[in-house]
Amino acid sequence: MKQYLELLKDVIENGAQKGDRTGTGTKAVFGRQFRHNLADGFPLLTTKKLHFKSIANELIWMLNGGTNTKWLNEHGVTIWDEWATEDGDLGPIYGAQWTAWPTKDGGKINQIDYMIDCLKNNPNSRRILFHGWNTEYLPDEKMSPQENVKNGRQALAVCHLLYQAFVADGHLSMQLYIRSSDVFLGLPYNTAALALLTHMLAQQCDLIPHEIIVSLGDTHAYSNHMAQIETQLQREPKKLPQLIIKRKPESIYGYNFEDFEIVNYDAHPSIKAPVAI
Ligand code: UFP
Repeated sequence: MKQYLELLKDVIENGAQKGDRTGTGTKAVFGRQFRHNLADGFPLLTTKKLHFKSIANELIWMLNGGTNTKWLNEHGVTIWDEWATEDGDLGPIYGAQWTAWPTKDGGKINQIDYMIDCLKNNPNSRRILFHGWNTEYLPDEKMSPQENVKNGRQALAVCHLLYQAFVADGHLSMQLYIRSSDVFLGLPYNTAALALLTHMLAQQCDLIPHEIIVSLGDTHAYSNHMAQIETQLQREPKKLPQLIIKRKPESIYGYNFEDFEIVNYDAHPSIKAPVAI
């Protein structure tokens, strides 16, 4: 995706030097947006190889309310390990807010059920969205992720927080707001997950997947990712792969990684980079 490389360049050239919670230091710009038509291919980065298995399993885990790394680890995904307690607990992060938003009378709201119901029965609604930013459970920035979890808070404050759907002429588009985006490590994952979610929702609701739009708040490159970003900027993007969904599960909760196949994924080699915790 050319737009992604342009965004990297924008952050490097125009970013203000900023300190950050992790003590690493970043270059950051504020408020950026890009869009991609899914008919042009599946937006899995080609300028470095991405681990699609982690992306798909993390999304399946979140949709099913997962907030513990045990299930992820059993499915070969380790991306959340640094934030988890010894028991694998991450506190009430994405999965909890998406599927079990707590109510004042002790109940739970499944925002994913609401989303599916709206897409099927009220697709003209301007309220088809789900939101992860539940302020009651935000972590204290001065505490470690594990201390926060022990205090009933999230290990990491939700980053990709607001997903909104738009349906017109039987086509489904999705927009995601990311309040804080690590452009080298986080953004390629978040973009591919949004695209995968759009395909899954479209399949479940008999719609045609159309556009994804990613809107970014604090858009940053960590100071220890600069060499990796330079490498990536020197690479020529290749043709995007396609996603095949081999089966239609009974519900949005029924997908397995094996249901997905990424075909024609020709990418430059992966690039390692330290993650800021
Ligand atoms: N981050 C992402 N995408 C994610 C995720 C985290 O880019 O899906 F979970 C990055 C953004 C930021 C850090 O660099 O993790 C979160 O730190 P903070 O809460 O201080 O914004």
